[in-house]
Amino acid sequence: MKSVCVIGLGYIGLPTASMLASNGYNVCGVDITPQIVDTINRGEIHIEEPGLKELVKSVVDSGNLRAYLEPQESDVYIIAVPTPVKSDKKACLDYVEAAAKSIINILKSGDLVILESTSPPETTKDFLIPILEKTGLKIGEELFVSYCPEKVLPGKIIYELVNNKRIIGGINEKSAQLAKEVYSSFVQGEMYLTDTVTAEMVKIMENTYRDVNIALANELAKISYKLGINAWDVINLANLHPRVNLHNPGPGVGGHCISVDPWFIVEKNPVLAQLIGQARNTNDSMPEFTYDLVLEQVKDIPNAKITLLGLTYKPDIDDIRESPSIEIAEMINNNPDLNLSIYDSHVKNFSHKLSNLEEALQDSDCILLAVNHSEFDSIDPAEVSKLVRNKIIIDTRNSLNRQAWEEAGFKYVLLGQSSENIVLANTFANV
Ligand code: SAJ
Repeated sequence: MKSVCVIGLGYIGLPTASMLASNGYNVCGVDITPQIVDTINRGEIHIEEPGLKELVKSVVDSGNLRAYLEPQESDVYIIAVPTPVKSDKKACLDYVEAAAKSIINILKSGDLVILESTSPPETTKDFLIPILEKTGLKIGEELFVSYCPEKVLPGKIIYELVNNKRIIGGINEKSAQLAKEVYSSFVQGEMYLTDTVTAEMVKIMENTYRDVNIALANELAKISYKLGINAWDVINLANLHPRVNLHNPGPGVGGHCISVDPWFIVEKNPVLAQLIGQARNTNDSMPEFTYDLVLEQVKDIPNAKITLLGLTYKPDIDDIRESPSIEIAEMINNNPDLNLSIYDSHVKNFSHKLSNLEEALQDSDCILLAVNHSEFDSIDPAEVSKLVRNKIIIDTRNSLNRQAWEEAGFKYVLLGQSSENIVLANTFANV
């Protein structure tokens, strides 16, 4: 049986390791966090993802997956570590570097190294390969190297790992073929072979495409607010056109992918990537726009209590990385005239106290729905109206039943639709 070592047991590494382990590979999973290693070796998981718990339990029980703190000698190495963006908006490749260095002494002739982490174009050839060359093995002849980006959507990872089409970028043809062989153990989607730089760029452009489109929707939301129209109506009507697919505005773009990856293009081409950089800035301005909406609604209420519903970066997951909700929570919290309560049943720990729903709504002056978790669909506005002090609800996702909230006496405010008097001091200060 061939062996695979997966370095980084996060949202991508752990499902990938488990999938390989349930499809005939002997898999060693590696993570630097002892609690993660212990949790997995007990057959349990440290992240929320539908179907993952059962999968991990079965492969740990069968003995095909075992987690370690250090890489173990294997035939294939998959690097799936984070590549965050630094404060100067440049990629941090420290984890990739550490992962590559950690296998130098165990790599042998015939091995394959696959980088899965989203990385700036040319990372594989200009950053990873120079580290791997220290093995003394001839790259492309004795040691094979590929870049194979993941494309899975958090919340649907298990399904998409199997069914998505995959891009396999090899440092040469043989490297790409070997990587394809590994993935074909569980991938049913078509696989396309290319070079590493193209594969790196494809991955980043997918997320950049989405980021730029969301920025367009967010710009529309602000303009609609100024014009006194409803951006969501504009979107629905424009999308009747057969070649138009406007995205949704919202309180900002979160997660470790879409809000990060476009910067990797800007980093490489700051002069050429004008639109991409501007889209990032537009999306990054949305938490403040949302905060402005709150300020406008409570300007006449002294010591207003704001109830923030949802902390994660999108619905029905537990991931709070880069979440715009956190930024909004900080702005509210830093305002001495406002009180903040937060409810999110998916999140266990946060720097601010997390309340239960009733506690969060008690004596509230303004409810801010930042994330459309499906559980919020079943909140009864009539029941909420008995708890709150002032009946104001701001829906940043166009996901609530407006009529039901208005019938319960609430003032319903929709992000992207102007209410009577435009104040929004920060957003429209120079407009
Ligand atoms: N968002 C909007 N408006 C929209 C769509 C999304 O404001 O119309 C916001 C969401 O609220 C969220 C953020 O964008 O804060 C990102 O959410 P998402 O569901 O669009 O994407 P991610 O970050 O969870 O996953 C993306 C996916 N990429 C694409 O759809 C092109 C996924 O397939 C990738 O594998 C993943 O990035 C990744 O790991 O790169």
